[in-house]
Amino acid sequence: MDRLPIFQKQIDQSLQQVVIPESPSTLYSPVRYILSLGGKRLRPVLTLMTCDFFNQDYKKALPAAMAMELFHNFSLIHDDIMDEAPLRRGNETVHQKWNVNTGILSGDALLILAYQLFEGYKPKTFRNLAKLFSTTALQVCEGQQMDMDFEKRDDVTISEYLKMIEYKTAVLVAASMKMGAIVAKVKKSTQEMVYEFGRNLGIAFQLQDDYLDAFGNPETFGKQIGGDIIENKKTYLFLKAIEFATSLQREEMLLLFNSQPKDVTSKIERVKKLFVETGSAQATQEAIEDYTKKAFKVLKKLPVNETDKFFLKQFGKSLLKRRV
Ligand code: GRG
Repeated sequence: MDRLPIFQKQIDQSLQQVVIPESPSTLYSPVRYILSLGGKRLRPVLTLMTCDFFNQDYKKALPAAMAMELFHNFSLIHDDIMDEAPLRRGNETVHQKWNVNTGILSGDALLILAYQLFEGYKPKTFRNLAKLFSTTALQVCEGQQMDMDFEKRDDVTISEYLKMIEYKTAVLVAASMKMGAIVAKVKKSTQEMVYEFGRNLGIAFQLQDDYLDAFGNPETFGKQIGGDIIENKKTYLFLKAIEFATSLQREEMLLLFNSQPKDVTSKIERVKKLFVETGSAQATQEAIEDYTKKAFKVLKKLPVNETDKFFLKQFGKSLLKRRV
């Protein structure tokens, strides 16, 4: 039952049909630009797929799916501003192409456009979707703030880090799936199971993102390799490296993570080497595997047919093998 290409095609078509005003073009051209850069469309695919699994017409979930993709793109624009990132999806970031203020405002417009998409649902479904959307958006905000706070701290624990990535990334993946279940009107306990599957998959996905930031293929990753290292971000790779390091390695790591050299190439190479030598690269791969397994354990209990379960499992596996 490989409906993935159908969902992807439908998402691209529907994104083009989202009503984005023409004027002022200085506000809406960046909106069109970021949406035109593509991306994996993971979140809307999950919304449609979940609705479909419960034998409901996936087209009913399209507005909710679009809302999640719009929200995701809004968060990317603002995230890139905060990170001063030059590249997104292999292209110039919005603030780089226009300017920071344009990025802030067109991001805000995207967030509101996302919200508006729920207006077409009947009151009860609208309420459930809007409630989930608001809770999730606030958690994403909290996750982002935690991430920024961690930059100034030297005592971040692994469990704090996992909470941060759960909020910054995983809840949006989980909510995207739950929205499909809400539209399909399945019972609450099933909705929660779907959410739990997405949450675990989302954590694995962010850990993979951290891993690829250091070890991804520069030609396909779409972002600057080593961005987190340049910014001295305390990712899972860093925290595990510190945990496993010998005192000499720890000293070197801390020195590197307190430096801001003009030429970043040698810093990136040295840190990557330490990630491998301390065993943190391996530990990160294992954590990705663990969270994927947790997701698949939840999947076992889901009341969907075995073929669909198998398909969802394959999809999850392919995501976590991604190199982009
Ligand atoms: C919610 C009000 C409010 C503010 C947002 C800026 C911000 C606060 C949060 C940033 C959250 C963020 C960008 C997390 C990163 C998540 C992540 C792994 C992004 C990459 O997702 P992919 O790989 O990207 O799915 P593509 O390009 O494929 O869509």
